[in-house]
Amino acid sequence: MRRPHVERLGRPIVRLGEVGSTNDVAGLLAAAGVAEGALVVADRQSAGRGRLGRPWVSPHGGLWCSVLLRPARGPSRGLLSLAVGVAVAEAAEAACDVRAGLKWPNDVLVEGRKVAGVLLEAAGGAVIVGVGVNVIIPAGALRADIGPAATSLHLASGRPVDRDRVLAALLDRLTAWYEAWGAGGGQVLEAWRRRDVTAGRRAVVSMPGETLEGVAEGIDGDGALRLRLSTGEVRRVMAADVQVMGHPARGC
Ligand code: BT5
Repeated sequence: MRRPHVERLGRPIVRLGEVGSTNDVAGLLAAAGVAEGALVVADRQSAGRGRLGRPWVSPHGGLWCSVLLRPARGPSRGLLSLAVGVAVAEAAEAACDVRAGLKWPNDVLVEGRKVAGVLLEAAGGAVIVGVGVNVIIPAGALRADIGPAATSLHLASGRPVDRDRVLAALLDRLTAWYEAWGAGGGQVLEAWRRRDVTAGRRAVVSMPGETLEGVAEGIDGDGALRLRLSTGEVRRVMAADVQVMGHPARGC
């Protein structure tokens, strides 16, 4: 999978205590002309965000980081986001004894609960890849601040997990999957489909001004979700929130 033209991501590193959002700091670095690969990592975020401006709870005990990419060319940004999801899932498994699944578009799940999220944003002429992983956040804090749909690597594996080990694995897998994305994205689609916990399940898909219900049929070649409606029509969904009915298969 490795091709020689992409340097290992993660240099230089900006390590911070508390910050609003690591994506904002990485965006400032991008605007200042900092090269591809720069990494911003913080102990806590006071204004961490998810997609559509939703809050991302980021207390001590998580890996909150952003990597600056300057992709010259490649398949769609949607596929790049899926590639990051695969990288995060692999990093979680490399760092501790869990099985990680992916829920479209970019939730990383362990035992049906969200352990990590991915947020790609354009800033300063670059793509900022934000990754949040719940590493060792205590169960009480997870439940109180985020709710029962979240878990942490510590909770899911039953063992202490080292944040820097997760970070090292993430940078390794991110470098590899960024290269795979640049090489055409076919491997990204395959890897993502192998981890798909949404396919074959009933799902409610919410988009601005429209909510659809149907059966998720996996992703197409552009990384769009295929949703079969009760009429038999298949809709391609590019950007939306997906709620899967029932519980995903055990193990992921
Ligand atoms: C995401 O958004 O899942 C993307 C999260 C990206 C966070 C990283 S941290 C480093 C970088 N800096 C940032 O400011 N952001 C990135 P979305 O799919 O919209 O999911 C958001 C939803 O996940 C929220 O509405 C909550 O329901 C839930 N949530 C919030 N915090 C969570 C957490 N720590 N763990 C699990 N779920 C959480």
